[in-house]
Amino acid sequence: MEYFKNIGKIKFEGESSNNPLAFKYYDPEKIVSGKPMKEHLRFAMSYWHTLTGEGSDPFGTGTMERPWNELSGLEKSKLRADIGFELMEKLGVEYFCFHDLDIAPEGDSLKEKNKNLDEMVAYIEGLMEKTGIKCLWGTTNAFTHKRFVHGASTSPNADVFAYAAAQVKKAMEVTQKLGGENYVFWGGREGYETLLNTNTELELDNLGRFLQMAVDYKEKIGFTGQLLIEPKPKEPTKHQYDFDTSTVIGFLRKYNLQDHYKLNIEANHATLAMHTFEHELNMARINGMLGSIDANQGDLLLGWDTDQFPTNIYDAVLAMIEVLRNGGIAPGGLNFDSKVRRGSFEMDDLFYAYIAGMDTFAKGLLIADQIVSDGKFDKLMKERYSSYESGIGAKIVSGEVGFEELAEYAQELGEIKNTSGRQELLENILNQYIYK
Ligand code: XLS
Ligand code: NI
Ligand code: NI
Repeated sequence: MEYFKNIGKIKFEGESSNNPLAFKYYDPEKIVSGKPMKEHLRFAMSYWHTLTGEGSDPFGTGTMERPWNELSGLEKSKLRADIGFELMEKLGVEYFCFHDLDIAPEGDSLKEKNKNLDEMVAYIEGLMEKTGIKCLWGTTNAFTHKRFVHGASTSPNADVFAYAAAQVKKAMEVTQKLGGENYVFWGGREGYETLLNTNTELELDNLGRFLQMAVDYKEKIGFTGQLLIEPKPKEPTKHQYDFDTSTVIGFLRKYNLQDHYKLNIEANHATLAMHTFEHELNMARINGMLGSIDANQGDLLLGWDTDQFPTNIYDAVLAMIEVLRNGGIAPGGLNFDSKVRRGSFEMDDLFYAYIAGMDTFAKGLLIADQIVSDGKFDKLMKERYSSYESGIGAKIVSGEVGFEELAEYAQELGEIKNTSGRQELLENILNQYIYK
């Protein structure tokens, strides 16, 4: 069955095209710095925002006009899967990401839920085989159901901890079965509202224990995917434990998990933490922990996770510079953890949304590649830090001097001379690359 009868495969038509159903920049096989564009970008569809989101908000019900709206149970899940794979195939999106709950109905018990999952996994395997589409990552939804009201692995209720473990166990098995290249932990409700009722020390220790159990189980079943943690500073709880990249890295080191986990950085979560997207990518990269990306963008005027499709070229360029400097993002990828606006409720809107996001990152990659290969910024950066290459700076870096030697040296200094940071000059240069 073909659902989008009037939309064929989306093709690359180049900058001069006015066809809204064509790529202007995303040319999957084009070689950029030694490999095809699609291998740099590794685009993925988020199953939840694309197929299960209904467009509801705290003031109104769902608006999305979806052909599965009238269906229920496994029938609904199957139609979603069929249409999701058609959408990916036509867009040339080669990966998908999912929560267990996205692909199969919950059922009345854990047993039934797992049975539904098995049936849907077999069904999706068939679609994967037919289309060649792969699984970038899987995860579990341990935040929607009311049992997770006080958290999952950080719940004060040990039964909830156990239930969450059962869910992750199954979701990891399912991800392995689907050949998933990563497994993601986003904190969900792992956080708190008030210290008046919260033992943060026990909750964090439990989160550490939980993530260690995940490592142990991964090794036991021989799952080879990369484990990822996705930071987010707030929403749904006031204080999310996985606040931002640096917090997560500190946490991983405290619980000796740093060799087993990397980070999945989401643009909108970065800005909610009052960081730029590129700051978070950079912090993960310099610590050797940049694993994958949730590509989206927030709204400067709204203080929550609006998860919009990314269209900001500056953000895309600065993000792709980090990806290139990281030597690529594989086995991670660029998952569009993005949703169409509530007012964009027709099925075709999904195409326009993905095309916008893919073109933005394709153009971002092209510009970032020029910037990195020209090396202009590198050269200026090297000059800026050149005082560490000889003299006292070189001695600081090599560990040859301490406070006493430095104090002696400083005493002999006349007035210290600094040089300009030249931020505006650099911004002009960046603009030149972007405007071209
Ligand atoms: C929510 C998160 C979520 C994760 C997967 O804000 O971005 O969608 O990516 O659980
Ligand atoms: Ni996300
Ligand atoms: Ni998010």
